[in-house]
Amino acid sequence: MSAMPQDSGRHAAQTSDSQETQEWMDALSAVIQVEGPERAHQLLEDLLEHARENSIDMPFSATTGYVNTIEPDQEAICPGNIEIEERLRAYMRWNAMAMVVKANRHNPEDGGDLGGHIGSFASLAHMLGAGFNHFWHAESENHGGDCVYIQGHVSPGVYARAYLEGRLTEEQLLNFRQEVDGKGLSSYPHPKLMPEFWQFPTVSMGLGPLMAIYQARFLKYLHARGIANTENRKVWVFCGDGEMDEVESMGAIGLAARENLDNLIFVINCNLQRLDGPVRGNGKIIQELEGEFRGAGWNVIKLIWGSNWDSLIARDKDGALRKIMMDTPDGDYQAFKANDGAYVRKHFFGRDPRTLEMVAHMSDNDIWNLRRGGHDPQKVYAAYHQAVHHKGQPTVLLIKTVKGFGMGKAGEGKNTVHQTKKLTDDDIKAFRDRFNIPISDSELSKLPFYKPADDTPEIRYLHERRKALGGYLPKRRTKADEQFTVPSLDTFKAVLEPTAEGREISTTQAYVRFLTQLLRDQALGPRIVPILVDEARTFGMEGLFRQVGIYNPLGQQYTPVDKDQVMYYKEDKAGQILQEGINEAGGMASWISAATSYSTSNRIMVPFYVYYSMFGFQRIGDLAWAAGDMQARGFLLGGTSGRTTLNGEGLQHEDGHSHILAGTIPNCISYDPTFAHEVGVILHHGLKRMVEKQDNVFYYLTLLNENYAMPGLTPGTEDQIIKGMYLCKPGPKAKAKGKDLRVQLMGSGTILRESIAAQTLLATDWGIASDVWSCPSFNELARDGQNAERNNLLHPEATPMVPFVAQQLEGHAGPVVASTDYMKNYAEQIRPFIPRDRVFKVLGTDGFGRSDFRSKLREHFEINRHYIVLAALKALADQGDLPLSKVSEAIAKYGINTTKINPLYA
Ligand SMILES: Cc1ncc(C[n+]2csc(CCOP(=O)(O)OP(=O)(O)O)c2C)c(N)n1
Ligand SMILES: [Mg+2]
Repeated sequence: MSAMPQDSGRHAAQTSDSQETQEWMDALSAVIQVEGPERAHQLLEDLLEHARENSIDMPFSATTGYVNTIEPDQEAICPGNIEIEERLRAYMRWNAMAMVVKANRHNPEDGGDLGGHIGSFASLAHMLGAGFNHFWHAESENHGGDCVYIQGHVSPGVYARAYLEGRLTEEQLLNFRQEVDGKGLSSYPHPKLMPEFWQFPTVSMGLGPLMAIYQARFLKYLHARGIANTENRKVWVFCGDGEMDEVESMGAIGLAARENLDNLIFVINCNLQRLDGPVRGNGKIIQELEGEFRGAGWNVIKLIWGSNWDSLIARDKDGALRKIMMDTPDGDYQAFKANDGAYVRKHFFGRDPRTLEMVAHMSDNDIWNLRRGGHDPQKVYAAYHQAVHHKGQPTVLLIKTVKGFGMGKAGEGKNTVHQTKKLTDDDIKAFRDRFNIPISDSELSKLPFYKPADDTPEIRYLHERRKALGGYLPKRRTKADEQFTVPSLDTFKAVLEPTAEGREISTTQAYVRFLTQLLRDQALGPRIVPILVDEARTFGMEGLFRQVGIYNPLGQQYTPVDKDQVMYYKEDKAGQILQEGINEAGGMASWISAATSYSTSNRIMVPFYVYYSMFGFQRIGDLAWAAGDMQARGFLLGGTSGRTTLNGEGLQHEDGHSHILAGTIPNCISYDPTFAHEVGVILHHGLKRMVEKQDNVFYYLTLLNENYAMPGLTPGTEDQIIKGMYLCKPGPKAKAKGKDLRVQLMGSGTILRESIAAQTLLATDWGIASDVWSCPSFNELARDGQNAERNNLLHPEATPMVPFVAQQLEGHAGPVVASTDYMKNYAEQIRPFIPRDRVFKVLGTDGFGRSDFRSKLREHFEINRHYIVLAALKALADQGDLPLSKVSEAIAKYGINTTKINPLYA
């Protein structure tokens, strides 16, 4: 594939016999005229094939000339009132600019500027306008609503429209970027902060395009499975040309083409600039993207030149203008817009006497007013029109614009425009004049917002357009209308009961059993979305392939190699599993679509996405944060977790920190369960909260691949499991209060089993009693404790709240030792909530993992039963209840190497 700009004039120049060339051209023109473009297309394909058969090397070129894809006579005509639209757009431009400039005039003593952007919306305004006025449907009776992902930093323009619509007040505009008191507007699209307005967080560049591709795919999935009619819904994605350099932006374009996502439209705002400077100063971003998208199988529509170029291009019989258009690098195009008409005449048209002649009749001003395609409402309409009617492929619109359009000297085309947020009085005056805003000179210094009266043609038009399209946008639904009842906990008794004598299972198996059971539920079963990233066999989930099928819009057109097996690899048009291949970012984007389906599609879906825990938060952390912003609801399952539990795989696989990362997301509730029944109770509770109550939380559970006997649920401990801590192995009752030596052992994941083993050693080797606590969530315990502390700080004279950890440990004497397969900081978080006067010791797995047997790794990371005993003895000694020599005795007894390197540095 060639993604490089092509020299359109080259062929003409190199043709030795121009008459022969002309004859071929005439013949083709005749075919186009008489038989139509499709026949001409076919003929050219046949010719190419013929050339290849005759050994003529014809490398594929994915790019076309540097001109509009749609010929002027093929343009659909905009049915709107372009004049009114332009006036409305001018007011929006003004209000968006004023909002940003005002926010940066407050200059509060404690913090300086609030920031904001003017130049990007200025560049995008026509493109948003066409969408809002003519294409984007809101959720309404006959339409599920289009999903529009808007470049995050153009939010002032979107607020400016909502203000004219009366959906936002002047007070809100005045509080742009001042959210703490609840009256303000978010800097960028944040559903968490404006839950009834923004749907899609896009400002972390690259996530929008990636999430949108999976959103479009998920809409097709919902339709194919008969869950929602999404046939007429589209996903529109606005991205910057600079943003396309993010690997996430283009990482999934192949999927979009492969699955024929013709409900997906990318609009790339090619203003040739990013934050620092040009996107491709020496090249052509539009040509580069054209090659990449077309090569991937997309329908590409380029909109480069506005209508007033049409006649010039029509007169360009010998290709001189097209050649200049192609030969001029983006850096020069940017400079043209930062200068004036005379400059463009000299440095663009002046490159060839023929083109200079073409514009001889035009004034410098006429030349300056030759618009780029993205600022021509008719052309933008026509491009959108073609995009929405295109079948069988996703469409990308590559639309050329000017960054800071209309900002004049204050920014237009300047390298600094991205961050321009303070305008001088002269700049503001020029802006007003440029867009004819009816604000008098005397008022200008106050920079008032402008809103025409409700009965003006403009405002009436604004409302009419949105009425015709089903309502206002953006608009976010906060809850689904439907309701489900989660099956009762005892439905899952297979995971709640003890394992049979001699049977051992892992928590991963418990999870799969739970999921299999849930899939059988008549109402909720079909709403479960199992998401895999080529690891089903790793987690023993291959049974699901046959049971519910793998979604594939093409079905299964081949005979699967394992057809004769019960669990064969079944792909199906209505399959339930989303198999993303080796693609954790895609898996997460898919999960987000399902997890927010209650909002975007008014359908509650429950995604279960299982992956290697190491390739979770640290790999796709920013998507997980966006999921929090989007109020996602669903389950993430970090499989084969634990620094020493996934033994053989080594440094890049052994996860000892995903819980620390999970804890950074406020609405992510995370658990590191040890036993099958804990998995069952937690998943069930999560379903109750997310499905029945529609709480905006999501769950992260780590699962283990270590097999052992499961003790079963002790009824009455369910709430404590959820809160993060329950007594699972009480020691012998104290004989005489205060006399017995006793310790409290806390643990999670499989390391809890080392604590249980330590309990025995402490009793048999040292005569020390201990109670063992299973702690499925140190994160939840920490949050509870911090909440209690905060409460007590703010209400010093009220009855103090007691952290749950302290409540549990009350009445269970002795120092406390907490051990996990995670970094020490995971359990360290609860230190402040351990009852006063108790020594607290934490064991964890800080340092790089490595491959070896579990026993070796646990020795290396100093978290096996011997180290737990050692920590317990030392804690008792620290409290003065035991001589320090006892600790040395234990070191000798268990053969602990005291000169070994600290695993953190090993
Ligand atoms: C992941 C990420 N990195 C950096 C930024 C900061 N940032 C915001 S806008 C911007 C430039 C955007 O340029 P472009 O995508 O071309 O959009 P334009 O404003 O030109 O339309 C940058 C670097 C961000 N928001 N997200
Ligand atoms: Mg840009």
